[in-house]
Amino acid sequence: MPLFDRILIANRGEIAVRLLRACRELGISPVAVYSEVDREALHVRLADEAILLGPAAPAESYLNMEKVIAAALQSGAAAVHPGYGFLSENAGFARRAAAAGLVFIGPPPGAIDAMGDKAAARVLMQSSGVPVVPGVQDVADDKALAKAAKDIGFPVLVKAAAGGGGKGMRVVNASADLLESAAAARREALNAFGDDRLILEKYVARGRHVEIQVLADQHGNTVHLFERECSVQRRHQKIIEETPSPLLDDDLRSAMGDAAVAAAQAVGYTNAGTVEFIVDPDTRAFYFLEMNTRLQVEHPITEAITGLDLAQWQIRIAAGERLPFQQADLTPHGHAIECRLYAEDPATGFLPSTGTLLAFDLPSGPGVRVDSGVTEGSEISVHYDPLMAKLIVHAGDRPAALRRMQTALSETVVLGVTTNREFLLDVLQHPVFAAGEATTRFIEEHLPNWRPATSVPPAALIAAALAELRAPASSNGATPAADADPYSPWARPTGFRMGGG
Ligand code: MV4
Repeated sequence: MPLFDRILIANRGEIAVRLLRACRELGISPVAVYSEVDREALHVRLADEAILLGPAAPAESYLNMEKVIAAALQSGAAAVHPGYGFLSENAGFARRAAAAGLVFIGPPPGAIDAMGDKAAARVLMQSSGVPVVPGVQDVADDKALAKAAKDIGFPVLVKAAAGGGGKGMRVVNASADLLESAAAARREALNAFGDDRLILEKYVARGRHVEIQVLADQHGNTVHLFERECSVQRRHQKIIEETPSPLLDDDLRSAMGDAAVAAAQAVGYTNAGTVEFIVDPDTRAFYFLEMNTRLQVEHPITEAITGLDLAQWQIRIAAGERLPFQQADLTPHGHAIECRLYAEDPATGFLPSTGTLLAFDLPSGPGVRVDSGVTEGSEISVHYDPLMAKLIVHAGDRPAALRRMQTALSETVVLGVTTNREFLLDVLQHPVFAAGEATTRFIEEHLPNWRPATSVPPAALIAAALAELRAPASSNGATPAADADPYSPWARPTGFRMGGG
C-alpha cells in the first residue's frame, strides 16, 4: 500500500524535481503544476501529469491558492507538497488545503502561525527554556523604544515582528539613528506584511548562523538531525552551507539540538523544520532567531551526513508513519558542503542574469550530488528565483569535502548566462573560510566589490561557436561519410556496436 496514490508538487525548479524523485521512490505518482513560461521545464517533463496554472507571475500561478488546490483536486491527488518559498509557509494555504480534503505535507497551520509572529515566538521560546537574544518585543512608543535600546546597549537590531529571513531588518549603531531607523522599518513592515509591529534585539555582530534540522512525527516523537552552518550569505541569500559546523563541539551541538527540539515541541510542531540560531563565537553562547517551517534549500547536506531522505520522511510523517529511530540512534557521518549555483552577474552587483542555457555541464563522481531544475536549452527568465543548481559534496572530513567541492565547481560549465561559479571558488579558497572562521559578515569584510578574474565572451559569440561545433557548416572530416571505408566497424550494420557479440 503506497502512503498516498498521488501527490501534487506545488512548486517548480530544482525543489520540484527533488520532490518528484521522492514520490517515485515511494511508489507515489507525482503531479506537477506549471506556469506559461514553464511549459518545457524539467519538472513538467519528469511528472506523471502536469497541470497549467496560468501566467508567469507567481500571483497567477505558483502563489495562487485557489488554482493550486483546484489542480490538486482535478488530478485526484491526496496530498500537496509546497516545497520552499511560494505557499510553503502560508498557514492559510495549509488550512484551505485541509478544508478541501488534501493532506498538507508540512507542519500544522497553528505551528506556522506561532513561528511566523516573531514577537510571540520570542515570548514562547523564552518560557520554553530556549535562549533568545536580549531584547524586547513590545515597544509602545518612541520613548519606550529609546529606553529599551539604551538598556540593551548598541548596536541593536530592529526587526519586523511579521518579517523573517532578514526582511525589514535594520542595524542601529548609535542612539542618534534609532528613531529614524525604527520609523523606516515600520513603514517597510507595514508595506510588506501589513503589520508594523517591531522587535528590538541586541545585534550579535560577527556571529555565526547555525541552524538545527528537526523532524517530528504525529505520535510525539521529535528528533534533531544536527546542524547546518550558513554564515556565508549575501544580502540574506545563502551561498554556501556545511555540516558539521566548524565552530561546534559535541557539547554545544547537543545543547543546541535539545533547544531546537524544545522549540519545536513548544508549538506542537510536526514534519520537517529548521530552528535558526545565532552563535557568538567569542562566548559560544547561542540564541534563537526564528524557525523556518518548511523543507529548506540546504536540506541535502543533512541527508548526506545522516543518510536519511528528508523529503521521503516528510511524506511518511504526513501519512501518519512513526519515526523508527530515536535521538540516540542518530550519528552524523563525515562532512558535507553545498554550493548554490545562481544565474547572476557579479559585474552588476549580482543582478539576475537571464538567457538560454547553451551549455550546462554538471559535475559527478564519488560523493557528488547535483540537484538541478534546468538543462541545456532551458530559459532562465526574470520571473523566478535565479537558483539553477545545488552542488552537494560529501567526504570523510572538512578538508576532503572542500577539495571535492573545488573539483566539482571546476568541472561545472555554464554558457549562455553568467553565474556565481568563480565567486564560489574564491570563497572556498579564502583563508578565513578555509579555516572555518567565516561569520555572517564574511563577504562584506573579506570579498567586497568582488570581480571575476577573467571575462566571459558575449552569449552571441558562444552561441555561434557552439552551433558550428554541433552542426558544421562545411565537411571538415569530423563526421566521415558511412561509405568512405567499407571495412570500418562504424559502417558495419552488425558490428560490435550493435551489442550482438
Ligand atoms: C540576527 C543577527 C544578529 N543578531 N539577530 C538574518 C536573517 C534572519 N533569520 C535573522 N538574521 C540575523 N539576525 C541578532 N539579534 C544576525 C542575523 C544574520 C545576518 C545579519 C546580517 C547579515 C547577514 C546575516 C546572516 C545570517 C544571520
